[in-house]
Amino acid sequence: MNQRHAALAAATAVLSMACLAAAQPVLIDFEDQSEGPLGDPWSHQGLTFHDLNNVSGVFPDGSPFGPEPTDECICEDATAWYNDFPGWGSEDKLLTFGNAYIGGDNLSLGRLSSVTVDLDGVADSLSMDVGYYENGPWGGIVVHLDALMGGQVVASDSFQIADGGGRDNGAISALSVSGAQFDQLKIYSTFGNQYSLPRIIIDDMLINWVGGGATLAVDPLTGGQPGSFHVTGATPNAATYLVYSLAGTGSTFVPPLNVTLDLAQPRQAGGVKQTDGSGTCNWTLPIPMGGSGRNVWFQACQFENKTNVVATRIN
Ligand SMILES: [Ca+2]
Ligand SMILES: [Ca+2]
Ligand SMILES: [Ca+2]
Repeated sequence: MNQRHAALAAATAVLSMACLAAAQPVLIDFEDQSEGPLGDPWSHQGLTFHDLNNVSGVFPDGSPFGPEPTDECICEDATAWYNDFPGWGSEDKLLTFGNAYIGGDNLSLGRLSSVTVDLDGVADSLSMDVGYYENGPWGGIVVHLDALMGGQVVASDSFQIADGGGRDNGAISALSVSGAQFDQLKIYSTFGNQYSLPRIIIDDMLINWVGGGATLAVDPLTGGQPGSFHVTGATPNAATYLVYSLAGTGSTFVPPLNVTLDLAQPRQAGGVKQTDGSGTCNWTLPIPMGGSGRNVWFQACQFENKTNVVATRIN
């Protein structure tokens, strides 16, 4: 590496460190999705929606409902809704739930009793626009957003659906959680002390990721010489694995760790390490002489935790 390249690499490293240390608000507006069913579970931009509509409960008139195991997340082209509610969400795609949608500009507001959303990292605020039907058969239902950390609710928000009787009509609101760090969300509805099943649409989820998560750094590698690998900011006192790929980035689920690596055909490099009390561990591993000139991708992982991917070339 010549001097100019070295300086550029150093500047890039400093820049990416700065990005990691800063909060990173991300808008999830669903505009990149195609209209139609998305599945359950469904992963998108660091969020995994799962366990959709798997609870029983009651409608406000007292009639019961059960789990809907075939329901999915659904992307709706909803131009008609945006025309009715200017300023709500972002035209013309939104997220809803259930087993039906209407092709084109019109939409079906899908049913939502409960959905869990796992976060790939830790966030400290989230807001979202919510649309729904009010009055008619829906009055009195409460729509909730809970934020959880380690399975415990740390922040919550809710609103109650208007109960004016007569015919139902479209309405808009927003839900937000902040003031605590969380790694999971639950969006659900209740009537009294039971779950309920209103019609719900969601758009413009604005999530503020907390920076400084688990980070992998790899010193420049040279064939025939030891290479150094450093993990910081990981879960303290936990088993930590270094993995590599010669095939590049991808998506590989590792069941024992319940984590999805961002590598194709990953293999373990070196032995398992235990992070110290500050979430740090290091490897020094022999780099094969024959590896010179090869591109290699590295990532470290723990149970339900992973670092960034480092792509490098062996000198
Ligand atoms: Ca539509
Ligand atoms: Ca949108
Ligand atoms: Ca449209």
